[in-house]
Amino acid sequence: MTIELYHHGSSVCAAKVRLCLAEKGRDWHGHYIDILKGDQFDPGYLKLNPKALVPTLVHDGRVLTESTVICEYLDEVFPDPPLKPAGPYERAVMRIWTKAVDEDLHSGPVGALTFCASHRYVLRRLPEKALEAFLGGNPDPVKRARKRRWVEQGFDGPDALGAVLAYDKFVGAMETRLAQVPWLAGQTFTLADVGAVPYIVRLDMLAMQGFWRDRPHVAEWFNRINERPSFQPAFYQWIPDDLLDDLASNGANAWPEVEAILAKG
Ligand SMILES: N[C@@H](CCC(=O)N[C@@H](CS)C(=O)NCC(=O)O)C(=O)O
Repeated sequence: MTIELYHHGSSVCAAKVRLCLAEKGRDWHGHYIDILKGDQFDPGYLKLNPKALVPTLVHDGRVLTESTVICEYLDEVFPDPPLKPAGPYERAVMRIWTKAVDEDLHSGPVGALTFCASHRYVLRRLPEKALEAFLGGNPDPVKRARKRRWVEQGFDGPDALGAVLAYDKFVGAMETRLAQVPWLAGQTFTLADVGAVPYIVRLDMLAMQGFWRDRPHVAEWFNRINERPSFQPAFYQWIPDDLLDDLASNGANAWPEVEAILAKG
Protein backbone atom coordinates (compact mmCIF):
# COMPACT_ATOMS: atom_id res chain seq x y z
CA MET A 1 0.00 0.00 0.00
CA THR A 2 1.82 3.11 -1.14
CA ILE A 3 0.63 6.64 -0.66
CA GLU A 4 2.26 9.30 -2.79
CA LEU A 5 1.41 12.96 -2.41
CA TYR A 6 2.29 15.71 -4.85
CA HIS A 7 2.30 18.81 -2.69
CA HIS A 8 3.84 22.15 -1.79
CA GLY A 9 4.70 23.73 1.55
CA SER A 10 2.52 26.80 1.22
CA SER A 11 -0.49 25.14 -0.44
CA VAL A 12 -3.55 25.20 1.82
CA CYS A 13 -5.12 22.28 -0.08
CA ALA A 14 -1.99 20.15 0.17
CA ALA A 15 -1.72 20.98 3.88
CA LYS A 16 -5.29 19.78 4.36
CA VAL A 17 -4.34 16.36 2.98
CA ARG A 18 -1.06 16.24 4.99
CA LEU A 19 -3.07 17.01 8.14
CA CYS A 20 -5.55 14.24 7.33
CA LEU A 21 -2.73 11.74 6.74
CA ALA A 22 -1.02 12.78 9.98
CA GLU A 23 -4.28 12.36 11.91
CA LYS A 24 -4.57 8.88 10.40
CA GLY A 25 -0.95 8.08 11.34
CA ARG A 26 -0.15 7.10 7.75
CA ASP A 27 3.29 7.31 6.16
CA TRP A 28 3.47 8.73 2.68
CA HIS A 29 6.00 9.52 0.02
CA GLY A 30 6.12 13.14 -1.13
CA HIS A 31 6.85 14.78 -4.47
CA TYR A 32 7.49 18.47 -3.95
CA ILE A 33 5.84 20.60 -6.65
CA ASP A 34 7.05 24.16 -6.22
CA ILE A 35 3.96 26.11 -7.28
CA LEU A 36 5.83 29.39 -6.86
CA LYS A 37 8.34 28.32 -9.48
CA GLY A 38 5.85 26.80 -11.97
CA ASP A 39 6.51 23.07 -11.38
CA GLN A 40 2.74 22.52 -11.62
CA PHE A 41 2.88 23.27 -15.37
CA ASP A 42 5.33 20.47 -16.08
CA PRO A 43 3.77 18.25 -18.81
CA GLY A 44 4.41 15.12 -16.73
CA TYR A 45 2.57 16.59 -13.75
CA LEU A 46 -0.30 17.85 -15.95
CA LYS A 47 -1.02 14.24 -16.85
CA LEU A 48 -1.79 13.59 -13.19
CA ASN A 49 -3.51 16.89 -12.51
CA PRO A 50 -4.72 18.58 -15.72
CA LYS A 51 -5.75 21.68 -13.77
CA ALA A 52 -2.10 22.25 -12.79
CA LEU A 53 -2.91 22.31 -9.09
CA VAL A 54 -1.67 20.56 -5.96
CA PRO A 55 -2.38 18.28 -4.22
CA THR A 56 -2.56 15.03 -6.15
CA LEU A 57 -2.73 11.74 -4.28
CA VAL A 58 -1.62 8.48 -5.84
CA HIS A 59 -2.76 5.52 -3.76
CA ASP A 60 -1.58 2.13 -4.95
CA GLY A 61 -1.11 3.59 -8.41
CA ARG A 62 -4.55 5.21 -8.56
CA VAL A 63 -4.74 8.97 -8.99
CA LEU A 64 -7.02 11.32 -7.07
CA THR A 65 -7.27 15.10 -7.14
CA GLU A 66 -9.38 17.60 -5.15
CA SER A 67 -8.28 17.91 -1.53
CA THR A 68 -11.75 17.67 0.05
CA VAL A 69 -12.54 14.54 -1.94
CA ILE A 70 -9.10 13.10 -1.13
CA CYS A 71 -9.72 13.59 2.61
CA GLU A 72 -13.12 11.87 2.41
CA TYR A 73 -11.45 9.02 0.51
CA LEU A 74 -8.67 8.69 3.09
CA ASP A 75 -11.25 8.58 5.86
CA GLU A 76 -12.99 5.69 4.11
CA VAL A 77 -9.92 3.63 3.33
CA PHE A 78 -8.32 4.31 6.73
CA PRO A 79 -11.36 4.56 9.02
CA ASP A 80 -9.40 4.59 12.27
CA PRO A 81 -9.44 7.12 13.88
CA PRO A 82 -12.65 8.36 12.25
CA LEU A 83 -12.68 11.93 10.99
CA LYS A 84 -16.39 11.97 10.23
CA PRO A 85 -19.10 12.24 12.90
CA ALA A 86 -21.17 9.13 13.57
CA GLY A 87 -24.60 10.61 12.82
CA PRO A 88 -25.89 11.55 9.36
CA TYR A 89 -26.99 15.03 10.45
CA GLU A 90 -23.57 15.80 11.95
CA ARG A 91 -21.90 14.43 8.79
CA ALA A 92 -24.03 16.80 6.73
CA VAL A 93 -23.01 19.70 9.00
CA MET A 94 -19.39 18.66 8.51
CA ARG A 95 -19.87 18.83 4.73
CA ILE A 96 -21.50 22.26 4.96
CA TRP A 97 -18.22 23.43 6.50
CA THR A 98 -15.93 21.71 3.99
CA LYS A 99 -18.09 23.10 1.18
CA ALA A 100 -17.93 26.57 2.68
CA VAL A 101 -14.14 26.37 2.88
CA ASP A 102 -13.98 25.40 -0.80
CA GLU A 103 -16.59 27.85 -2.04
CA ASP A 104 -16.13 30.86 0.24
CA LEU A 105 -12.39 30.85 1.00
CA HIS A 106 -10.62 28.76 -1.59
CA SER A 107 -12.56 30.13 -4.54
CA GLY A 108 -10.50 33.34 -4.46
CA PRO A 109 -10.05 34.98 -1.06
CA VAL A 110 -7.12 32.88 0.18
CA GLY A 111 -5.17 33.33 -3.05
CA ALA A 112 -5.98 37.01 -3.37
CA LEU A 113 -4.97 37.75 0.21
CA THR A 114 -1.78 35.66 0.06
CA PHE A 115 -0.61 36.95 -3.31
CA CYS A 116 -1.54 40.59 -2.66
CA ALA A 117 0.12 40.54 0.76
CA SER A 118 3.17 38.35 0.12
CA HIS A 119 3.60 36.02 -2.86
CA ARG A 120 3.75 38.95 -5.30
CA TYR A 121 7.02 40.01 -3.67
CA VAL A 122 8.38 36.45 -3.68
CA LEU A 123 7.56 36.05 -7.38
CA ARG A 124 9.26 39.29 -8.29
CA ARG A 125 12.55 37.61 -7.50
CA LEU A 126 12.08 35.36 -10.53
CA PRO A 127 13.85 36.43 -13.71
CA GLU A 128 11.42 38.38 -15.94
CA LYS A 129 11.03 35.54 -18.44
CA ALA A 130 10.30 33.02 -15.70
CA LEU A 131 7.75 35.37 -14.12
CA GLU A 132 5.98 35.78 -17.47
CA ALA A 133 5.99 32.00 -17.99
CA PHE A 134 4.54 31.60 -14.48
CA LEU A 135 1.80 34.19 -15.04
CA GLY A 136 0.93 32.74 -18.44
CA GLY A 137 1.04 29.10 -17.34
CA ASN A 138 -2.39 28.54 -15.81
CA PRO A 139 -4.66 26.66 -18.23
CA ASP A 140 -7.75 28.52 -16.93
CA PRO A 141 -7.93 32.00 -18.52
CA VAL A 142 -10.00 33.55 -15.72
CA LYS A 143 -7.65 32.29 -13.02
CA ARG A 144 -4.68 33.36 -15.15
CA ALA A 145 -6.01 36.91 -15.39
CA ARG A 146 -6.79 37.25 -11.71
CA LYS A 147 -3.37 35.96 -10.67
CA ARG A 148 -1.77 38.59 -12.88
CA ARG A 149 -3.89 41.24 -11.15
CA TRP A 150 -2.88 39.98 -7.70
CA VAL A 151 0.79 40.02 -8.63
CA GLU A 152 0.83 43.29 -10.56
CA GLN A 153 -1.63 45.34 -8.50
CA GLY A 154 -1.67 43.86 -4.99
CA PHE A 155 -3.84 45.85 -2.59
CA ASP A 156 -4.30 48.58 -5.25
CA GLY A 157 -6.22 46.10 -7.41
CA PRO A 158 -9.90 45.17 -7.20
CA ASP A 159 -9.60 41.78 -5.45
CA ALA A 160 -8.18 42.51 -1.99
CA LEU A 161 -11.32 44.15 -0.61
CA GLY A 162 -13.59 41.16 -1.27
CA ALA A 163 -10.93 38.73 -0.08
CA VAL A 164 -10.48 40.43 3.28
CA LEU A 165 -14.23 40.72 3.84
CA ALA A 166 -14.88 37.10 2.86
CA TYR A 167 -12.16 35.91 5.24
CA ASP A 168 -13.56 38.05 8.02
CA LYS A 169 -17.06 36.69 7.44
CA PHE A 170 -15.78 33.11 7.53
CA VAL A 171 -13.80 33.58 10.74
CA GLY A 172 -16.86 35.31 12.21
CA ALA A 173 -19.02 32.28 11.34
CA MET A 174 -16.44 30.04 12.99
CA GLU A 175 -16.61 32.16 16.15
CA THR A 176 -20.40 31.86 16.30
CA ARG A 177 -20.24 28.10 15.83
CA LEU A 178 -17.36 27.48 18.22
CA ALA A 179 -19.16 29.44 20.94
CA GLN A 180 -21.72 26.60 20.88
CA VAL A 181 -19.68 23.43 20.27
CA PRO A 182 -15.99 22.51 20.67
CA TRP A 183 -15.43 21.52 17.02
CA LEU A 184 -16.95 22.80 13.80
CA ALA A 185 -19.13 19.74 13.16
CA GLY A 186 -20.08 19.32 16.83
CA GLN A 187 -18.52 17.28 19.60
CA THR A 188 -15.57 15.68 17.76
CA PHE A 189 -12.63 16.78 15.62
CA THR A 190 -13.60 16.03 12.01
CA LEU A 191 -12.82 16.81 8.39
CA ALA A 192 -14.62 20.13 8.95
CA ASP A 193 -11.77 21.19 11.24
CA VAL A 194 -9.16 19.59 8.96
CA GLY A 195 -10.55 21.66 6.10
CA ALA A 196 -10.57 24.97 7.95
CA VAL A 197 -7.22 24.73 9.75
CA PRO A 198 -4.95 25.49 6.76
CA TYR A 199 -6.82 28.73 6.10
CA ILE A 200 -6.36 29.89 9.68
CA VAL A 201 -2.72 28.77 9.58
CA ARG A 202 -2.35 30.92 6.46
CA LEU A 203 -3.53 33.99 8.41
CA ASP A 204 -1.22 32.99 11.26
CA MET A 205 1.75 32.69 8.90
CA LEU A 206 0.88 36.09 7.43
CA ALA A 207 1.02 37.50 10.98
CA MET A 208 -2.68 38.36 10.61
CA GLN A 209 -3.86 37.00 13.95
CA GLY A 210 -5.92 40.22 14.14
CA PHE A 211 -8.68 38.31 12.35
CA TRP A 212 -9.39 36.51 15.64
CA ARG A 213 -8.20 39.18 18.10
CA ASP A 214 -11.79 39.64 19.32
CA ARG A 215 -12.86 36.05 18.63
CA PRO A 216 -11.84 34.05 21.71
CA HIS A 217 -13.48 30.80 20.62
CA VAL A 218 -11.53 30.71 17.36
CA ALA A 219 -8.34 31.51 19.29
CA GLU A 220 -9.02 28.69 21.75
CA TRP A 221 -9.90 26.23 18.94
CA PHE A 222 -6.67 27.14 17.15
CA ASN A 223 -4.66 26.60 20.37
CA ARG A 224 -6.20 23.14 20.71
CA ILE A 225 -5.35 22.36 17.08
CA ASN A 226 -1.75 23.51 17.61
CA GLU A 227 -1.39 21.00 20.41
CA ARG A 228 -2.45 18.02 18.31
CA PRO A 229 0.50 15.78 17.36
CA SER A 230 -0.57 16.07 13.70
CA PHE A 231 -0.07 19.82 13.56
CA GLN A 232 3.70 20.30 13.18
CA PRO A 233 4.21 17.42 10.73
CA ALA A 234 1.37 18.72 8.56
CA PHE A 235 2.44 22.33 8.37
CA TYR A 236 5.69 23.82 9.54
CA GLN A 237 8.05 21.05 8.57
CA TRP A 238 7.13 21.60 4.90
CA ILE A 239 7.54 25.32 4.59
CA PRO A 240 11.05 26.49 3.76
CA ASP A 241 12.30 29.02 6.31
CA ASP A 242 12.75 31.76 3.72
CA LEU A 243 9.13 31.40 2.57
CA LEU A 244 7.96 31.46 6.19
CA ASP A 245 9.99 34.65 6.76
CA ASP A 246 8.53 36.22 3.61
CA LEU A 247 4.97 35.42 4.63
CA ALA A 248 5.48 36.82 8.13
CA SER A 249 7.27 40.02 7.17
CA ASN A 250 5.23 40.81 4.03
CA GLY A 251 2.02 39.92 5.88
CA ALA A 252 2.89 42.23 8.76
CA ASN A 253 3.58 45.04 6.28
CA ALA A 254 0.20 44.43 4.64
CA TRP A 255 -1.74 44.28 7.89
CA PRO A 256 -2.53 48.04 8.01
CA GLU A 257 -4.21 47.72 4.58
CA VAL A 258 -6.23 44.75 5.85
CA GLU A 259 -7.16 46.61 9.02
CA ALA A 260 -8.30 49.62 7.01
CA ILE A 261 -10.61 47.38 4.97
CA LEU A 262 -11.95 45.72 8.13
CA ALA A 263 -12.53 49.10 9.78
CA LYS A 264 -14.66 50.26 6.85
CA GLY A 265 -16.48 46.91 6.85
N1 LIG B 1 -10.05 22.39 -5.62
C1 LIG B 1 -8.66 22.05 -5.58
C2 LIG B 1 -7.86 23.35 -5.54
C3 LIG B 1 -6.37 23.11 -5.55
C4 LIG B 1 -5.59 24.40 -5.60
O1 LIG B 1 -6.14 25.50 -5.85
N2 LIG B 1 -4.28 24.30 -5.33
C5 LIG B 1 -3.44 25.48 -5.32
C6 LIG B 1 -2.62 25.55 -4.04
S1 LIG B 1 -3.67 25.54 -2.62
C7 LIG B 1 -2.45 25.40 -6.47
O2 LIG B 1 -1.98 24.33 -6.81
N3 LIG B 1 -2.13 26.55 -7.08
C8 LIG B 1 -1.21 26.60 -8.15
C9 LIG B 1 -1.57 27.66 -9.15
O3 LIG B 1 -2.58 28.35 -8.94
O4 LIG B 1 -0.85 27.81 -10.13
C10 LIG B 1 -8.37 21.18 -4.36
O5 LIG B 1 -9.08 21.31 -3.36
O6 LIG B 1 -7.45 20.34 -4.41
